[in-house]
Order: sequence, then C-alpha cells, then structure tokens
Amino acid sequence: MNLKHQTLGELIIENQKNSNYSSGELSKLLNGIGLAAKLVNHEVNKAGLVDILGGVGEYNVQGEAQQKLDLMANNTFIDTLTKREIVCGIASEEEESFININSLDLKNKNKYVLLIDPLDGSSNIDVNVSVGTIFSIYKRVTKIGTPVEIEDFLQEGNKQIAAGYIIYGSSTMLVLTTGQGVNGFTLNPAIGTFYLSHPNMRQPENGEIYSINEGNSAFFSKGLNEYLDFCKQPLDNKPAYKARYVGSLVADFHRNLIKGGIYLYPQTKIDLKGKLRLLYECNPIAFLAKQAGGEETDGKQSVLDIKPKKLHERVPFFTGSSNMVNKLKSFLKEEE
Ligand code: P6P
Repeated sequence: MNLKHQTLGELIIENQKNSNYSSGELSKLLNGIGLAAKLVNHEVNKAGLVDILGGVGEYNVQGEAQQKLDLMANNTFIDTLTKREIVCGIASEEEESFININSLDLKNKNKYVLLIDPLDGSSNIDVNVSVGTIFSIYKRVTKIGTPVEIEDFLQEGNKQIAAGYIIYGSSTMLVLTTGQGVNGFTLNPAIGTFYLSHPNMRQPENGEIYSINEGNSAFFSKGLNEYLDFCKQPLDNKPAYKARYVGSLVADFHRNLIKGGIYLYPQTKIDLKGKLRLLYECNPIAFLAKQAGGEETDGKQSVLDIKPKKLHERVPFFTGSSNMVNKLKSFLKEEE
C-alpha cells in the first residue's frame, strides 16, 4: 500500500504483529485516543462560535485557571476511554489523583494506564493559537484490580509503551510513537479520518530555531543566559538563530521536530523545578524526540531516566535537534 494513503487504523492493524500489540488492547486504546481526538478537535474548531471560550472560574490542581475547553477535553478523553474499558486507570493534568477505570468485575485485565495533558497551551485558546493534547501509555505493573499510583503511574519514562500528541492547528495532526519511530497523521475533517501524512518523522540534527520565554531571563542561570547569548551571536554578519516561541509546548515542539530547533523550559530562581510536568508533558515529548533522532534532558540527565515521586511533579526540560541540545549541555555543564 502507498504509505501516504494509510490511515491510523490501518497502521495500527499492520503493527498488530508487534509484540506490544499482540493482544489487540493497545490497538483499541490507540484507536480510542484517535476517536477522542476527533471529538475534541470538533469542539476546539468551533470554540469561537459558541459560548465555550473563557474560564469556568475554577482552578486545577496546578492552580491554573481552568478554561472550558480544558474541562471538555479532559472529560472527552476520560469518557471515551472509560466506556471502552481499554485502560485500567487515567492520570490527567486536570485531576488531583488518577481515575480508576477498572470495572468492578475484577476479571477485567486491562493492561494499560494512560497519562494525559488534555489541552496543553490552553492559555492560547481564546486567541486562536494552536493547542494540543499530549498522551503517554504504560503497561500496568500490578496484575489486576484497582491500579496503584506508585507502581502503575510513577514509572520512568523509558518504560513507556507508546506516546504522542494531537496538535489542533491549521490542520489537526496526531503524532505517535510505539517505539518503532515516529509517524504523523493528518485529519481529513470531511470524513473524520487520520491519514499517514508524515511517515517516519526524523528531527534534523541541527536547526536555527530556539524556543524559550526570554521574559524570564532575569531568573535564568548564568550558563543558560550564556547559551542564549551564543544563539544571538551573528554568523557571517547575519543572525545565526531565530527566536520562535508560541507558548504551547506541542506547537513549539512540532515545528522544531519538522524544521529543527530547540525548546527550552528551564528551572528559574523562582521555579526551581521549572514549569513542565514530567509525567504527561516531558516524558511523552522526550520519547517522541528520541524516537525521531532528537535529544532531551533536564539539564543533567535524560528525563526518561527520572524515577517519578509525584503524579504532578515538574522538571526543567530541554528538547530538540541533537547537536543543539548537546551544545546547550556544554554551557550548562560549565556552571555545575
Ligand atoms: P510560559 C502551557 O501552559 C505550557 O505548559 C507549555 O505548553 C508552554 O510551552 C509553557 O507552559 C508556556 O509557559 O511560562 O512561557 O507562559
């Protein structure tokens, strides 16, 4: 089959031969995520037309103002997957603790747990800038019944079975890895089908884009500011790098994945652990980056090697073109 015409469903069936797919449960889970993504996309695309913009006057566990679409996306993914009993538990940025999906029937042997950021970059919702959903999938460690947070959810990122994101942008794409490279699927909204538009995505080793909120630079470390000064040094009398920062991790990462570049969200003197959450932002993005030939770090180690201690813990996060991340690490190393 011409790869360009393969659909998400067909690729999942084709990969069924892979050991992680053998039971068909992962296939069902990935198809369930694709369905939820279409439902969220439908709402995000018409957000300006109905009274769904703006906050709901509540705050999530992160202390961030919850936007109506945040809650819609959160509930859509949870409802879609709960009804299909394809996972035994879901952890979400919008939920204080994980949601036990295991049916009362303890024979239910759902093998997977899902961790999601239902609508990343939601501060951009009201200004029509791209937002995204980020997801991470693990095999449960406990055998049956109600999952256990420490064993089943607080697993190192290098144990992920699959990870990906949906970017609700000029087009809606689902970018996915199951450990055999990265594939990008673009939604044809007319027929509600994701088509394989970006087979075997590879991140360029080099790039000219750096993505960081420089408004925080007064609180950056000396080494990081020296790296940013390096990025601003002209080369042959013209700028060597471009600053591009959307304020939505999925959008910044997706652009850098395709064009090359580096995304930086460091610790600062105010936020000693940075802002991004390890389990449902950094780990899935890091898994995708590595699978596409890119690099990632918390400044000292791969975030995928970190043993999580809490569901919503934050880490400093740098990811992108391997040569750019390695150059950054050389600046950060000097300040150790
Ligand atoms: P700041 C969105 O809230 C997010 O988690 C990422 O998607 C984004 O890259 C970052 O925070 C933006 O944070 O502090 O620059 O507004």
